Parts: sequence; structure tokens; C-alpha cells
Amino acid sequence: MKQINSLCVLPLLTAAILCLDGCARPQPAPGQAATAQPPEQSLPALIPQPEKIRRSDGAFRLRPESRILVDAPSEATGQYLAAKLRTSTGYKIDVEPGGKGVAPKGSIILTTQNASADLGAEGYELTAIPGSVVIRAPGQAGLFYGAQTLLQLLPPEIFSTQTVKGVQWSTPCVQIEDRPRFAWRGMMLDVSRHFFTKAEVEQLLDLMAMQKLNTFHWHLVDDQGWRIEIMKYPRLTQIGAWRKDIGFGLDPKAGTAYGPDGRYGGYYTQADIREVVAYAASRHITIVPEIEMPGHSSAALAAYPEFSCSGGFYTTEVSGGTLAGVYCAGNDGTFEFLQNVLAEVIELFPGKYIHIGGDEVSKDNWAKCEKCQARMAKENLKDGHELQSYFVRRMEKYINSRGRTLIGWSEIREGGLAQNAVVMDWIGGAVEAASAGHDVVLSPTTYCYLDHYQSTNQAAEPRAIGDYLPLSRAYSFEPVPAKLDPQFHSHVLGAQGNLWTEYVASFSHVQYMTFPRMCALAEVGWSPAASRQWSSFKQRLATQELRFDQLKVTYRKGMQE
Ligand code: TNX
Repeated sequence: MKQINSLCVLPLLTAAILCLDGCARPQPAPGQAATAQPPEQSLPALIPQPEKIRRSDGAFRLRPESRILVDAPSEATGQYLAAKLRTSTGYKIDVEPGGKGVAPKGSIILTTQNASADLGAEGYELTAIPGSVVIRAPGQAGLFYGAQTLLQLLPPEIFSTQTVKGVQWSTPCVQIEDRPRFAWRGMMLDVSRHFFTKAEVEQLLDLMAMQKLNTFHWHLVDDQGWRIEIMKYPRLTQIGAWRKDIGFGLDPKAGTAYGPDGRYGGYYTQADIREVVAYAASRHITIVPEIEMPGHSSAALAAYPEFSCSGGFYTTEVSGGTLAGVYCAGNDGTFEFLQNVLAEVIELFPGKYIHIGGDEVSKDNWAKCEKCQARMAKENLKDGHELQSYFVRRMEKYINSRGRTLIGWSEIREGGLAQNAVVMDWIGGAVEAASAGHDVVLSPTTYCYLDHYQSTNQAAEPRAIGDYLPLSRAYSFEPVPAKLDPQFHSHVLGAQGNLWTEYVASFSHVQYMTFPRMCALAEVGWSPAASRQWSSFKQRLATQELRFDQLKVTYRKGMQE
């Protein structure tokens, strides 16, 4: 670990080393008897668990006169941290340029100077000693994660949305060296089946940042709703963003998204999208937009039926059906339309990846469609799978030509995987794709589906879509498939939790399904595999729950398994 710089005048204390699972106690000095310590005096309850943490005696105390000292590149991160600290402590917490002499007692120092490049883009070191906290990282994402760790080192009340009196704002003295295991630590939210506002999405981004998640997969389009304004095709949102009611057999009162005329739905304007993208970026979260094709496209076809095989009637009023709207793959106009849509999407989202869905495509219409049959004959495609592959490859050409990378669900492998595509595995295919040199993201239903039940007592739970997916199962997830040859392990970009919202119509229900299982998946994505221990996680989760209480976040309590 690096030495702290001269800003931090106090010497490093000789740290008592604790094991990573929270089981150990500070080692007694030679000749001293070990004293029994309550668990909270062992390892701080950090989620996700850092790569390396050493605890030493003593505490750092945040004081009314505490300041955040920053080097020039770290100003924004300093302001972010200051805003968080001010709210609950009521302290002034000025952000000032550092490096001018000795740091006053109680300072927090954020700096990129002399940071070890080995920490990588998202890694950081944090040293808390009685007089100061120093967070050092080569990049702002790392400093930001160091700031998140500092917040978790402080009492849970630091997350309060109002000033709390009578709290000792101290952190244990620690030295942390931390960096993520995986580059893709994702969560998907389906805003099509039910709609969530810009403010709600931003709240989710804040909660993601707290768990050091860095990829928000925004499922913007599905059969039941088109949620992104596209200037060239206004009917996509005029028609596709609305349906007559909440759908899925839910009580209308379970939902919150009603238009002025009482219809159910909503969409994000391009200004909204820009705002959310910037909000995410300031939390070091990249957004991966998903525009579903060729299936799950009823909402688009309700607005522009000419891009279906039959030209016939499509509607957003499809409850539960997974094989509803499919674009015509024989019509060149379909590709022109989708490329025009993606052109606007690409302008709005600066990230590397564009998700094109590709899951659950019925080939029935294509088999009956003259244009699709002609396409198959012309391109020498032997079945619907190959026609789907043609579709995806053609879209990939466009996406690549715009400098982006196509990602799609497991089924984009059917009929042959497009050349540079990334596979998001929900029902398999990661081993095959990675072994063929493609990058993959793991989000298998068995471990990563947040729409599944959180209890075996289903009657006591809000209606959910899938089987039982307990917290312990999410926590036990190993993203690198056992069958994948080590030479291809580097193709595993990471892991992702998915929340489909057929039965989730309010934001507090989103939170209930997401937490604490997403905390478990965050640790899966961040922490070294060897450090993961269920008993430690459960113990730390008890403190995480106190943080959620302060934030007034709904979560599933009492997840013992
Ligand atoms: C399958 S997972 C779907 C979604 C559904 C989900 C319900 C995937 C790529 N497609 O359209 O909402 O099952 O769990």
C-alpha cells in the first residue's frame, strides 16, 4: 500500500490486521491479553467488501470545522461528498484546494497525486487516522468509490435526508486498498411494463452508486410501452407510450404512472434522457440503453404497423405475452426505421454499448411473410434463426459504423452470432460465446432475476413472476462459468441483476424487489471471490439495512437465507 502524502501529517498507526470475513478481532500487542470486542469494533460493515482492509486502533472524527481538501481534478467528487456530509451532519464542510501546508485536524483529503496506477480506473486507497482521512486514486471513479466507502464507515445516520443531532460522526481507523473484480457491475430496470419517472430512475442511480455499481441497463422498449422520445417518429411515444390501464391484472392503485387523460404510461423526453445520462455520469454510472428488436416490439408496431409483416393491428394492451410484436425482416424500410431510431439513441447515450434485445423472437410471422421468404432466398438463409441472425448482423453493421458495440440477450447467438457482438446471458450461451472470443455479461435467471419471489411463502409476498430466488442464492453467484476455459475468462465483463416489472408498478416495490438482493450481486461483482462469506455478508447487511432506513428505502427485511 502507498504511504499517505505530506498533507497527512500523522504517521500511520500500526494496524491490527483482521481477516476479511469479519470474524477476527484486533490482534493483541505482545504480552497483552485479548479483550472481547463487540462485532461492530471488528470490521466495519462495508458493502461491497473491499479487496484489502486493515483496522487499527482509534477513530477519525468529523467535526463542525472539517473540510474537504482536493486537488484540481477532484473538485466535483469533493463537492459530491460534501453535499452528502452536510445534509445529515449540518456541518458546513467547505471544499478547498489542498496541498497548501499542513491539513487541519478533521480534514478529508481527496487526491489523485502519487496514486498507484495499479489501482486502475476504479480503484482507490483510503486511510483513516485520528486526524484525517485521505482518499487517493488515479481516477475520479476510484475517488468517488472511496467517498462511498467513507460514507459507509460513518454511522448509518450519515445517510439521513435531514440533519441528525447527537451523533458522533466517527469512523474507525482503517487502511483500505480496493478495486473491483469486474468492469461491468450492472442492474437492469424494465420501464416498459411499468413506467418509472426520471426522478425515480435517478433515485435508483443513487442507490446503485452506494453499492459501487457502474452500469445501468435501461430497458426502454417492450411490447407494453415505448418510453423514449424519438424526434423522427413522434407516434412512438404518442401511441406507444400509453395503454388503457395498468395491465397485467394489477390493481390500478398499485401503479403511479397515469397521464392527464387517465391512461397508463409515460415516456422520457430527450431532455429528460440527457439529464439522466448526466446524473448517472456524475455518479460514474454508464447507461446502456436497450431498444428491443426484432421481437418484443408491439408498442413500436402499434405506432408504425407498416414495419410488421402483416401491416396489421398491434397494441400496447398485451398482458404477459412474450411473443407478440415482431418487425418484418424482409422490409428494408424496417432497417431504415431502426437505424434512424438508433441514430437518435446513439446521440443521447455516449456509452460504448447499445443493447438491441433480441430475446424471445417468434419466427411464425416470418414463415408466412412473402418479403421475409424472399429475403431468406436472396441471402441464402435456411431458417428463421438465420433470418434473425441476418437481422442482428445488419443492425450490428450500423452500430459498429457509429463506433459502438452491439450487445444482446442469449438468443442473438441463434443462427450465428454477429461478429463483434457481446452476449448478455440470461438462459445460457456465455461459455460458447466467450470461447469464440466474444465478451459476455452474466445475468442468469437462477441468480440474477430480481423479479422472482423472495420467500417460499409466496402468499405473504407481493405477486412476483418467477420462482424463489433467495438472497443467499444471489450471494453465491459466481459469474465466471465453471466450464469456461481459463484462457477465455477475460471475456467475462461482469454480472448484472435484472428487474422485469410486469408485476412491479410502484417505485417502492422496485426497491423492495431490488434490495437486499442487489447488495449481494454488487458484492459478487466487486469483491474478490475468495473474500466472499455469507455469514459476514449477513452481519454487514444488518448495518446496510440501517442505512436504507435512514434513506427511507423500502427493502425486503429478514432475509435469513
Ligand atoms: C423473459 S429475460 C424476458 C422478459 C420478461 C422476463 C420475465 C428476457 C431477456 N426476456 O421479457 O419480462 O422473462 O422474467
